[in-house]
Amino acid sequence: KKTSRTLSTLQNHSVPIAARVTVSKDESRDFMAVFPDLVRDLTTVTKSYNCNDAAKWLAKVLQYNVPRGKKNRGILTVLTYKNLIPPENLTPENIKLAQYLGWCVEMLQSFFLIADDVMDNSTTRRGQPCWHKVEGVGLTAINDALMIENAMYSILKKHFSNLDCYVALMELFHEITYITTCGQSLDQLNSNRSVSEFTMENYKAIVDNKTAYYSFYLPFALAMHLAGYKDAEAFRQSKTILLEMGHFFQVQDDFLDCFGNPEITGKVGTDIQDNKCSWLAVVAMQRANAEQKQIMIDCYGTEDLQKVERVKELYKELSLPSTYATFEEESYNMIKTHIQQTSRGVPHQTFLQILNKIYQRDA
Ligand code: GPP
Ligand code: MG
Ligand code: MG
Ligand code: MG
Repeated sequence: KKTSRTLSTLQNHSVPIAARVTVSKDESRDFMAVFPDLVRDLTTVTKSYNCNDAAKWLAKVLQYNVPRGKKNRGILTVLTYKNLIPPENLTPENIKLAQYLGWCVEMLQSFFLIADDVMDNSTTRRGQPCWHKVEGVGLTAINDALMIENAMYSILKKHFSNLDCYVALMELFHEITYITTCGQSLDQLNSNRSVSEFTMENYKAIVDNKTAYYSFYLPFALAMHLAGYKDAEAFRQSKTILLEMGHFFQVQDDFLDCFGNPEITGKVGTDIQDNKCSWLAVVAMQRANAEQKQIMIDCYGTEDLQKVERVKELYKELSLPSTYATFEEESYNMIKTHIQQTSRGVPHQTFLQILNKIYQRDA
């Protein structure tokens, strides 16, 4: 069958190709080296609209918000691409294209984060004040987020519109943005509910949509399109694994919101104050006795720091840090098994690389 031939070709290549690709400091440095070109491209476009001051402003917005994170999603796009294409196609031009695509993902992410920090009333991000908290920015951050989102499509057009995969790439960015906003909507709606109504089922719908699609499926699927993959089955199988990883990643994010070190995560948590349907709150409500449930009802979702502390104490009384450690290990093993069980063709080495990168993360 056609499908299995496409898949088995992939499988035959996956081990040797993956072996020559490593996540290194060089990878990150090479990726960073493209960023000034991107700012230059966008400055030129903005000036062509006769908006010179906006061009200068946008350059500032980009510098502050786009390149200062871990850049996992952007680098993942490049790594996946390198894993997927035959070695003879691994030209400097093609790598540069994959890097531009990676920066498009980073721009989308920065658009989400600027908006998310406004909605979550957060103060710090990536070790610096959230963009809307910067002097002279405030609610202009909303326009800046929109500018970054749409500047991303301008980059996509400039570098990819001559390729067959252009429409597929653009549709994917649109679809994943839509899914992410639906997830963010669920996140917001749940934060208006009582903690006693939180369920693991709702939690799954929130995190798959608000995080897993854009953080894991998007970079991978973009790389597949750029590498010329057309086989729907390969996309479907990859999606299943990548959404599991994305779910795992958001549980980690929720744990770190409460128990992480802000010096390392670069952000100060707000989930308890914001009444978020977080993994910790859901598990706490599952574990709590009547008295402990009442503490959650009284103390969750308020700015009162004593009450916030009381929730953190309760999480510890319920041994959530050790439950989390077990969950993390079990999820890791389960995802690893699922990777190994996927039928021939899904590039196992690439998935394992991604999984190992996020396992036991503290940032
Ligand atoms: C992570 O939630 C989800 C996002 C950043 C997606 C936002 C989507 C929009 C459409 C704005 P989070 O609030 O837990 O992230 P963090 O902990 O980084 O603030
Ligand atoms: Mg947030
Ligand atoms: Mg949020
Ligand atoms: Mg969070």
